[in-house]
Amino acid sequence: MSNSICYLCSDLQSKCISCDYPADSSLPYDSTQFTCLDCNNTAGYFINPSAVCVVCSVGNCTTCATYNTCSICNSGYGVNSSGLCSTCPIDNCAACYNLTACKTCQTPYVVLNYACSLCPASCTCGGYTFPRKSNGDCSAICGDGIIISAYEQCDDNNTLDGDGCSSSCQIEANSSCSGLPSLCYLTINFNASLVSSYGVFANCNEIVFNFQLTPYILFFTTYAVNWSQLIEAQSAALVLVPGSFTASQGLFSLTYTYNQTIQRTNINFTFTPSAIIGSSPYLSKTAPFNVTVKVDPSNDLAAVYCSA
Ligand SMILES: [Ca+2]
Repeated sequence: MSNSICYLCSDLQSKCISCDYPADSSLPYDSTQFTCLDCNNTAGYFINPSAVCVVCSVGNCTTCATYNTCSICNSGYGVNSSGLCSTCPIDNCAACYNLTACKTCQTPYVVLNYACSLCPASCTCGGYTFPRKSNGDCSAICGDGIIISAYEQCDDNNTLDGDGCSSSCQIEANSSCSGLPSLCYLTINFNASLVSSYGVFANCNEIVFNFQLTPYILFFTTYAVNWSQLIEAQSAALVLVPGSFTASQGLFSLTYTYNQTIQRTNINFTFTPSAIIGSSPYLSKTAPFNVTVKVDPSNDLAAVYCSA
């Protein structure tokens, strides 16, 4: 000090263990002129930005690191990246197994050794691969069932188009996807109309109905579907001729025999698109529908029962 007398900071301010005093002060000793440089941490005091020693007030903290961060948390808590105590302190973790093991990460992070990582070094952990994007991100793997939300809207474990989640893992038109891996569903319904009907003169009591299903979607060319499950005639008078069912580009040709005259009668056909889906759930939420046909074949007497 300027008057050559040394004072202990702690004599002046018991919370402070290191302090400074204006070197050129000519004023009488004044304890308020001291500026604290370091507080008595062991007594629980930490210096704040105003150079005041304060008691650390971080919640659930046993031992503080600074006036507003913790070094050791209470039991059941860990220090997170903000220096605070939380029950799941792992950076970018959405749900913890415990204080040191992450169960699921916030997107786009992935669990790697129980921590959350963007795989900056290897680009080989869950969902990622080379090459890097221009921003340094690893590429997302489409078709692995893991959604990297920055680049993928869906991932249905395949790279097929037409099933709701495209070959580039984007949700396709008229589709919705959810879950991991994604389950995708068509969100519109089908309809159908009678294109033509005509008798088969070589065979008595036989008639052909041709229907067009709309819309005809890419799914039908991507997946093996069981078309024979699509249409059923709701009429005791009609019996489907085995092997007569043909389908192409949504056009369905069915040959029936009839055991009574059906000329000018109404026949109800039930269409069940969800029954033809094969290995994908894509069509499973589409609605069944009915098409009523007034039997009026192009060759006028075709639907009259012949007993010969
Ligand atoms: Ca797909």
